[in-house]
Amino acid sequence: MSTTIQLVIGNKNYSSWSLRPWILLKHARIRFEEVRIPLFTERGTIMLKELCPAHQVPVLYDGDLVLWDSLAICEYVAEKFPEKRLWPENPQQRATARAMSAEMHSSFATLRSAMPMNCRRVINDVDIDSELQADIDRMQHLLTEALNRSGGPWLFGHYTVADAMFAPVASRFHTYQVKPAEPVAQYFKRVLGDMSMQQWYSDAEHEAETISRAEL
Ligand SMILES: N[C@@H](CCC(=O)N[C@@H](CS)C(=O)NCC(=O)O)C(=O)O
Repeated sequence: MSTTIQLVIGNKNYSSWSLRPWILLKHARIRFEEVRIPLFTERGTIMLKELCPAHQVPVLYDGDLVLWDSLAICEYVAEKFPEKRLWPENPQQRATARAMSAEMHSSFATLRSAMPMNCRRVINDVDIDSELQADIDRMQHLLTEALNRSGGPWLFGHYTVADAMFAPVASRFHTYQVKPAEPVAQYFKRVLGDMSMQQWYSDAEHEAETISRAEL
């Protein structure tokens, strides 16, 4: 008997790390149950302790397996469902997609803290200092290289883990009105117009909680 995968996530408005495996599963049309934790609430703190080994979201449950890291979850989903082709088939492209995903996971600290994900808002007056500009420039370069190499429409042609890892960046650029150059502008339009992303945004819109520390 196969079990249903469960994905524990945070508030859709704010939790960019939750969005990554969620959108990968949705895009690949893999059935899963969603458990949402309202972060920084009394109930949320209890749920984090109960359900999340590192007291952070996302966490994936699959039978006996508990996985507590967004990139590890994406890797596992790609391995469990090889027919979904969630990494590029070509070894060199696959290695590049992994390097990009790892860079997203471990770097861009300034971009992540100065432009936190906030799906419900549009903010025009973000202060772009030299550190933030350097992250924005690196992002533009990384995505441009991938899109020029593949010809699009996704970073490696078809949808892969790399697209899921960069999905929150499209949201951040939109919220803080940072305008990328082509071909990234067109790519972000595709990311935000995607049906799964629209569902995430609509759910975020209906969430009651506001997390003051994530509001600029
Ligand atoms: N390295 C982790 C980072 C997860 C993370 O920072 N999650 C945030 C939400 S986006 C969280 O759980 N914050 C709640 C807290 O720290 O109390 C991953 O990629 O899964």
